[in-house]
Amino acid sequence: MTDAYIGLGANLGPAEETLLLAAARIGELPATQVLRCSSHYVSTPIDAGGPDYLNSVVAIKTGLSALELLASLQNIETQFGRRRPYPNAPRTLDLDLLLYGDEKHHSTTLIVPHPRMHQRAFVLEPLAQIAPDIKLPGLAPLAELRALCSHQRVTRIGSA
Ligand code: PH2
Ligand code: MG
Ligand code: MG
Repeated sequence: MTDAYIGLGANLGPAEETLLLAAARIGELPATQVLRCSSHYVSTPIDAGGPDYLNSVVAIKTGLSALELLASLQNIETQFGRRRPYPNAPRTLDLDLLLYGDEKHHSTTLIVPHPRMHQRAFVLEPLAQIAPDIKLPGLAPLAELRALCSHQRVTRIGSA
């Protein structure tokens, strides 16, 4: 079993409901348990247009391999009506495999740790909420990365 972290994002449709349902769907994957879910965070789109995003991070334990997990996450995105008309288009659901244990992957299908997670407050803030002491393989300490992203607008909502 491997601890993994998944970043959730949506900026089309009923984003709040989608993030809750998607987290539940992840927990229904074979050999997979959801351990922790962050709050939802409203964030300004980074390198993208469209409405504000709702983002969160979930921590899981899984017996799936990194590639099996990736395929399962893409399948859930499709179930929630994800279309890919152009890069970084607004989306009903984005599920990014952020971390898979302390493994590093660099193939055409999968890059882990996620290649931009260290530059994005909408990932780092919810991650810090549920895993404040986490070490990111090959990356600077979480507190340093968060400080570098502190100009990005991210607002935690709700009490979840
Ligand atoms: N996802 C992107 C591009 N930009 N900006 C925010 N705030 N949140 C996202 O989830 C996001 C983004 C590509 O996946
Ligand atoms: Mg993404
Ligand atoms: Mg994605």
